[in-house]
Amino acid sequence: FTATVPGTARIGANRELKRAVEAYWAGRSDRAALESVAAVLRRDGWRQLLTAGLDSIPVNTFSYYDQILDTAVLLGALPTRVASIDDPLDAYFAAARGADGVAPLEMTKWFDTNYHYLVPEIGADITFALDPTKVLSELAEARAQGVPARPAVIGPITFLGLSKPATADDDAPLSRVDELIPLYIDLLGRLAAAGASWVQIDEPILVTDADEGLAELAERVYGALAAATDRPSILVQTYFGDAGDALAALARTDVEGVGVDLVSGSVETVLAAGLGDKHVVAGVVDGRNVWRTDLDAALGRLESIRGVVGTLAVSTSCSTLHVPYTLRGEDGLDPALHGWLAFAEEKVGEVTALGRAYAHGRAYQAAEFDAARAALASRSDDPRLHVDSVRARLAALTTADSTRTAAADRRVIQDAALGLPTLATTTIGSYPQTTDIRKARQALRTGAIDEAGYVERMRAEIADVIALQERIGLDVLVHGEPERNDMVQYFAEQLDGFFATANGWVQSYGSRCVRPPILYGDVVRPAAMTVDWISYAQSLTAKPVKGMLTGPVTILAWSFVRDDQPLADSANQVALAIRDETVDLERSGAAIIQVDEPALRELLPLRAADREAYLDWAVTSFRLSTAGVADATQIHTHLCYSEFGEVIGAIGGLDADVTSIEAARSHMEVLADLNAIGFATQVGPGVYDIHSPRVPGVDEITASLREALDAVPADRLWVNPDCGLKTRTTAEVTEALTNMVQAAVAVR
Ligand code: THG
Ligand code: ZN
Repeated sequence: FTATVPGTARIGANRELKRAVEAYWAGRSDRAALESVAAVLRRDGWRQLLTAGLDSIPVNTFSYYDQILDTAVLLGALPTRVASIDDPLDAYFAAARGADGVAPLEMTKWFDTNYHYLVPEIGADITFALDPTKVLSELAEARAQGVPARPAVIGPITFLGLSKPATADDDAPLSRVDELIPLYIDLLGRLAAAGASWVQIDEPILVTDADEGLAELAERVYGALAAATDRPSILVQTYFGDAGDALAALARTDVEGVGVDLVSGSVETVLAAGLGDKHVVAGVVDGRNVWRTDLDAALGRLESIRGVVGTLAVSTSCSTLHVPYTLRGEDGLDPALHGWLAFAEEKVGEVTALGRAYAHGRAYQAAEFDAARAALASRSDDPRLHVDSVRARLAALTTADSTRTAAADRRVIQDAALGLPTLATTTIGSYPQTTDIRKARQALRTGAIDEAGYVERMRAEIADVIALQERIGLDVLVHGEPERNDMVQYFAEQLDGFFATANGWVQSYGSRCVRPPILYGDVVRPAAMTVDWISYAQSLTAKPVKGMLTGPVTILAWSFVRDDQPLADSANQVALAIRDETVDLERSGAAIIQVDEPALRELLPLRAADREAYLDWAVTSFRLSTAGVADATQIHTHLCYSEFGEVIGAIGGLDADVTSIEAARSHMEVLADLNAIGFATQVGPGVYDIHSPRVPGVDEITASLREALDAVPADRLWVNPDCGLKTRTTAEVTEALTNMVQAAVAVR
């Protein structure tokens, strides 16, 4: 085959699958309705790829929730508490979301993307067993529709490498890889029997340093799979980076094809790997960013490996799961910007154009190449990409701009100014996003209410949330963020240099989606973004109200970013905008300002060698965003969603006065880690888990606090939940926070 993609989104161009699964979960529709929506989405998706000109189409890339969970089902690797549920779909959704008395699997980030997968738990009780129902049925369905189908599955190394031991006594899952080999061989035989001529096996873990010896392991595992006699041709698909040594290792096996990411990986690796007899699927169109491809450069990359590799197919660098469906309908976008972009549908067009140009010459696709060239020129000439005042300010920065007075000295000044009790209680920022709030936002969008009406509704929400916090007796209050749709989108909508899409939804996990803004130009803050809301909240109470901002790293991590300058430069531009906001907040009377960086860990490079440089600029940009305020102003930050181990040093480097951190689920391990790096500022380890609707009792929170006190002295400890409260109900929040305050008072 000559043109393909490693995978596609499945939520639906208008989030049809989201609505269908949520209706099914709520009991508003039945299984037949759900299955029929899914079948239509698969059919339309395949049809679109085929019409666009791809000649091999991945199937089994559909998922009701997550592809790793699908793989756990494929391999019989669901934990017993889930596997004991009779009905397969009930068991599947129980693993994803929990059920009566059944805890769901944990969720974590898929490599360095904003997609989350479910983490399989591999315990001694699991005996792997093949259940190929899903892949065989999607293959049959596609073939019946005349689709040149290439079944795709997650490979054994990636599957186990991303799993976790069920208990501390269990071995590292990857040590059980040999148990999976016969299952994959069995699967290969069945796929061949079902008519597949190629199978794609995804091994993105090969672009990481997750384990020692991954390349050798790949050679052994794929040597064994390739030795199976009864099988389709095997394509081992890598993405999200350079496959490094693993590529040469795969080249030494008898697999027929390898897929490489030539956007974030290098051509040199491909040239050196010895792929002379392989079919190479060359990902030269960026599958995870939104820019229109420089077709000349992409074709150049393809030409540079012609003759060195066996045969070649053009592809995107990874599944298009990570970009919106289509530019069609984005009529609100600035017309120039529209021309600079390519979403999934347009990227598939680029893949086919490149495939034809590679086969028949550039002239054969002259119109496409001309248009791409013109778009590129229009983009680089656009004045919004180089705003002199922004550039001058960046050029003049010195380390003084990211340095505050010593933390211990700030502490003395802040304690005197704030007069807070020991074990001060607070929350992370957001309060429940009620139906009323969503309705008001909807009404503003449709014009049913005007801006003034909207502000009035939001102010009423803020007043309620302030009153609630006063009743509960919290020490440091928040305004609750009713006016924010999303903690990144909200700021991007107010900053020049960002564009918002109308329908650019991307799956974040399960049925949940985000609409990442597009950072295209230099960042300018035309006006204060949060001051009116915070001042209003502060006017309602004598207690301090925290100003709430999102940090530069998180704003970048959850946006599509410029590819024409280093990420560090973009981060500093965003940092300056946030810095200006902190200064405005301080001027308006805010004594405490929180700058959240939940995504600090997410952008950590997959290769260890690149990490120090990343952490360096990430920390600097955070400090730049927070070092503009007076010593008396207390800077908080909040971190969540991750294993902090690898970034723990950086957390110290942020130099925040107070750090609230997700810890309820990791049992305060994070405090020990912080102690180990000599972390000496104040810290608020989450004392209960907000991700569950269960309300923690006073005793439970007290125990959690006492545990924290074993690691951190009382005069450095804050008391807070482990994350924002927007996904909870007001009833749950009221009860949980009442218990939390009671626990703090008791421990005091
Ligand atoms: N914002 C962004 N990215 C994120 C998070 C975020 N990535 C990590 C984490 N938080 C992901 N969590 C969620 C939680 C909820 C939703 C999405 C991601 C969610 N989305 C709504 C939905 O799909 O129904 C849509 C929201 C909307 O209408 O704007 O609930 O906080 N950027
Ligand atoms: Zn959080």
